[in-house]
Amino acid sequence: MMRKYLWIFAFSVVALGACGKKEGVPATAAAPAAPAAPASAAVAVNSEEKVLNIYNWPDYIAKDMVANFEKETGIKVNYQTFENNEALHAKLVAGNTGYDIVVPGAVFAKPQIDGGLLAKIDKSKISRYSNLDSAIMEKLGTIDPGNAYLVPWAWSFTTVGINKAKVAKALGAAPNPLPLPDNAWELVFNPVYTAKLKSCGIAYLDSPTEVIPPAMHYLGKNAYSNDPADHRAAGEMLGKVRPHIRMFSSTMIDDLAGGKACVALGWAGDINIARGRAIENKNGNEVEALLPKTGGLIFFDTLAIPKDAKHPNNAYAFIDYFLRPEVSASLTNELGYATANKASLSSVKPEIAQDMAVFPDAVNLQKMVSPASFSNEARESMSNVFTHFKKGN
Ligand code: N2P
Repeated sequence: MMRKYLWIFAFSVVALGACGKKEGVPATAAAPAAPAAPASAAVAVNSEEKVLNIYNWPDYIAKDMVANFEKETGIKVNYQTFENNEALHAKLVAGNTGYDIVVPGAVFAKPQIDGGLLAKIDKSKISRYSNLDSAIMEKLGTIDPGNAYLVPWAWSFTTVGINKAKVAKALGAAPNPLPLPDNAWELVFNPVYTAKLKSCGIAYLDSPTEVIPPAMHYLGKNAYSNDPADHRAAGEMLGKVRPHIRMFSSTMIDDLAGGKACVALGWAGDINIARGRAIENKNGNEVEALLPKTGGLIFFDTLAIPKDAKHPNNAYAFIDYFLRPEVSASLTNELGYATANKASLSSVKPEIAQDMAVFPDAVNLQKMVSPASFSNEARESMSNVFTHFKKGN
């Protein structure tokens, strides 16, 4: 219990530190305390055909979430997945996606908002909007002023994940205590380590904007630098570890859990899923998301409604359903991604609430990098660097 309040406090502190604003719901993000509406309020006045098309990341929804929503509302959900922000962005830019809800990372949301690709959120259609954590909404407000377009789905951080015994073996060390480098980023970016870990398998995320920012951060640069010189510097550094990388994948959970990869540059949430899956499979693999000394990169993934969505009212019904405390909590409990639904924290299992790889403590949160946006030119420049890096030239 105590730990949860500490966490809320911690995030508020970080948000305040970053924005230098007073605590509390910022005027711009003000969600008027909505009157308690029945769960189906939005659906009752809804003449849309009973269909909802959702486009989300893989392994990013609790087991019964869709089925329960369908049962309650009679709305049929078509659920499809994409593997990185670039793929979603390209679809949105092309238009006519057919989707009613998409889940962009906040890092990509700004160009989508500026490009007129998303619809403004009508907060009057979300009875539980005030369940959202004002500290997190304030942080998100730096990308989406007034929280006009984005409703947070989950948050986590990009970091390094390991399979303890395999890493110990590859480093020629004892697993307990495992002598890890002072800064966990070394395991994926320093060729002295990657050369040794090559034998047990290094996995990288498969996207320029997932790999270049942590690489710039490791080099002591701004992780969200728009300067092509910084992207090139990251590319040069990455070139030295390229021969040691076994796979590029945004769905590496089973590789980590099953032992095909022993080190990952990945998302803490997915590494948490891998940890759970290895335990379930009783294969003896012990997976862990590390907290790098210089900090991980925080990300927020958000629910957004494309401008041309055909079933926006069904989208609102889903968002309102998702903001029920027990529904938001099920995502965090099952997947190890943190929720921004403050009202759901008391439904989060104590062992998850206390897990630093899900809800990092104040000390670690302070060290982490908050998301920002890239210019179109910067995304293109990073994409070029990444393509060369992957090809190994
Ligand atoms: C995938 C979750 C996506 C997190 N399981 C990164 N945006």
